[in-house]
Amino acid sequence: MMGDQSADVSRREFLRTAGGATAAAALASNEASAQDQTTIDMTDGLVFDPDATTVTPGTTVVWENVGNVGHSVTAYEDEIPDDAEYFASGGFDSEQAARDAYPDQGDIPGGESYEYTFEVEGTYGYFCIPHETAGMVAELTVSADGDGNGGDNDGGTPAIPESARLVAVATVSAMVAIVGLAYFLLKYGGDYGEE
Ligand SMILES: [Cu+2]
Repeated sequence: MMGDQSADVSRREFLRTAGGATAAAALASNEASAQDQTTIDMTDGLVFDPDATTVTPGTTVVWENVGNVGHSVTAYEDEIPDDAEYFASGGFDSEQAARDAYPDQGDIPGGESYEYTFEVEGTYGYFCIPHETAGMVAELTVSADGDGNGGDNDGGTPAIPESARLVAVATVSAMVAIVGLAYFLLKYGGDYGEE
């Protein structure tokens, strides 16, 4: 059979190329997820999850209200680095202003989020105004050595955004499916020419 050998070669070629692409895609999405954004959930259990996170300077932290109860993200004025700017949902420049205005301003309703980008290294203490007494307080560390995996993270889960992880999984799954389908077609679909 004349055609068989060249068909074999191109099949191998194709599989090798596709395999490489899969690895590259997995690598690329890994890199993207190590990028400068991390998400902290605010839940109806009245907690920040995780309640201790380490990020690198320049990271944008997104606090997402994943429940129905309203929360705030409010920095403790005396628990942030000296040269850091004060931050709070609602955009206040002091803790007292944030406390006074809640809940008219600074509330983050269910399904909404607040984000802030951290540049100054150090440790930041913050809390939720309505649930401070219920223990809804947390800590964020900004460190150039931070790997974004939250060494202090109670849950031990990496701080990779869920969406990035899902994209990575979906990408790899799609590549595997395509390679599998192509292999199947090449192996079993190309035989009509044979007598
Ligand atoms: Cu709260």
